[in-house]
Amino acid sequence: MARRKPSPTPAPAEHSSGITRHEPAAMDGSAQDLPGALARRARELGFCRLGITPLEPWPSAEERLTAWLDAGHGADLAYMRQGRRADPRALLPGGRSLLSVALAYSVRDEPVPLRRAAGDAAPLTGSVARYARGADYHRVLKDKLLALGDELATLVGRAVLARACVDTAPLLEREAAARAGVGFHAKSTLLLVPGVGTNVLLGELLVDVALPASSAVEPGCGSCRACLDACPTGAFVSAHRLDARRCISYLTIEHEGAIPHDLRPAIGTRVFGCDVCQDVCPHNASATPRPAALELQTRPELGSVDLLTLLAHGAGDHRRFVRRSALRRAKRATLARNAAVALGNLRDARAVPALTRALAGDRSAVVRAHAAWALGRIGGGAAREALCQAGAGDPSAEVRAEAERALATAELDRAGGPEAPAGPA
Ligand code: B12
Ligand code: SF4
Ligand code: SF4
Repeated sequence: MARRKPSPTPAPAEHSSGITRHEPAAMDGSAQDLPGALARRARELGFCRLGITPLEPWPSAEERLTAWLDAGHGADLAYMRQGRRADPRALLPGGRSLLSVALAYSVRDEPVPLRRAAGDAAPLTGSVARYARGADYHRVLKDKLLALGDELATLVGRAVLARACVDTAPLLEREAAARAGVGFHAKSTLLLVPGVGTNVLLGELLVDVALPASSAVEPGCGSCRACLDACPTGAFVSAHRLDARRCISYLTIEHEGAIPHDLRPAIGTRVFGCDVCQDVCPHNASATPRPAALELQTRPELGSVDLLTLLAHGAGDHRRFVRRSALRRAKRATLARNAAVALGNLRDARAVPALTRALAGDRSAVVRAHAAWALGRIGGGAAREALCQAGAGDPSAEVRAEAERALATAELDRAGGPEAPAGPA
């Protein structure tokens, strides 16, 4: 059993299973409208919705999940096969209800300009998906959920056993949210909260208290299919069905190996996640502007990322860069690989020296291979030289093959391809 940090109110005791025991602050337990009182506390905590559903199995969701996995659409996400994601009962023995909450994150387009000296050309920058531009949402939501557990204990006037989940347990969180009436399953597969949109993160508090269930929300996509058509990599198999293997979010965050060649150009300059299917959604455009949770507002250094710096990150730089943010999910080599892809897509010759250094010296073969690809996309004499020298002599067969392929690309054969400027980038 571990103790949480001291706080003004006694913190709930947390077991290694993630189950917490919440003591009532007062013993009146006289609340008449429990859902109403919980919803008020949820709003105070910054959640834009709270809904309740009984803790019971969801057979129809189980079927859809199995069909998705069997079709290979779950890529190599091994954790998606673990546990019983459509049966929350296993997560809290004796549990009776599931509280589902949505927390909005910042949707203002606020790429923060990187500092540069007057007269310098625009820096080469990449983008991070909006949900990851603030503090790590796992911690933020979990703290708020635990506060909700404290409130429930006080409202019912007895100790409450609870388990807070935010991507941390085998659970279909969107299914939970849809059943709890927080929103509906949109065609983009995202959970859409009416009046708020899809730019929300989800969390759940499973509790050993039987609470009245909330009503479900009617689906509201109608005949729209904007998200399905706008996806840069064609990741939607159909409405409500995503092939994770093609999704930029999967490719840039979860997938650690080589990115399929045909998908690299469509990634553009996205180095962590993707927002396209949300940006085109009319529900997001028409949603009443609401302040994002304070903690999820954009951190200046994550609004716009310098690609040359990201490509060159060592282990220490990486640790500092991802600290206390959802970017922790991606490894150093994954982000450096993504920076190489973004630089290849920008096709700016200023990146050639940095890509040459990555090709010659990065300790990850995946990064070296993608640096070779990027040099091929940029082309020109300096890129060709790097590919011939470092690429052809690389100890990894994968990198040598990538360098050969890059040398053979039409871009390199273009007469008068861009030349890299002399000196460091
Ligand atoms: C694996 C995963 C991914 C994978 C796979 C995504 C996917 N669509 O399944 C990848 C890496 C690609 C990914 C990407 C993103 N993710 Co993600 N991801 C998850 C995770 C861990 C599991 C999702 C899952 O269970 N997939 C399995 C499939 C089968 O589920 P499903 O597509 O939702 O299908 C269900 C319903 O749609 C429904 N259904 C299916 N067919 C039909 C048909 C009809 C007619 C109907 C009505 C319903 C229906 O039944 C299914 C079972 O419930 C959850 C956290 C969690 N534990 O739940 C976060 C989660 C879904 N991700 C989240 C986020 C923020 C994202 C991104 C926006 C991040 C980004 N900006 O880059 C993108 C969005 C891409 C997208 N369009 O989904 C949030 C979503 C919040 C929201 N508003 O929905 C979650 C909930 C995390 C959180 N705690 O907030 N993610
Ligand atoms: S996150 Fe991007 S790549 Fe993934 S489904 Fe949405 S639009 Fe397509
Ligand atoms: S873009 Fe259209 S189809 Fe896609 S989620 Fe939004 S309303 Fe639904």
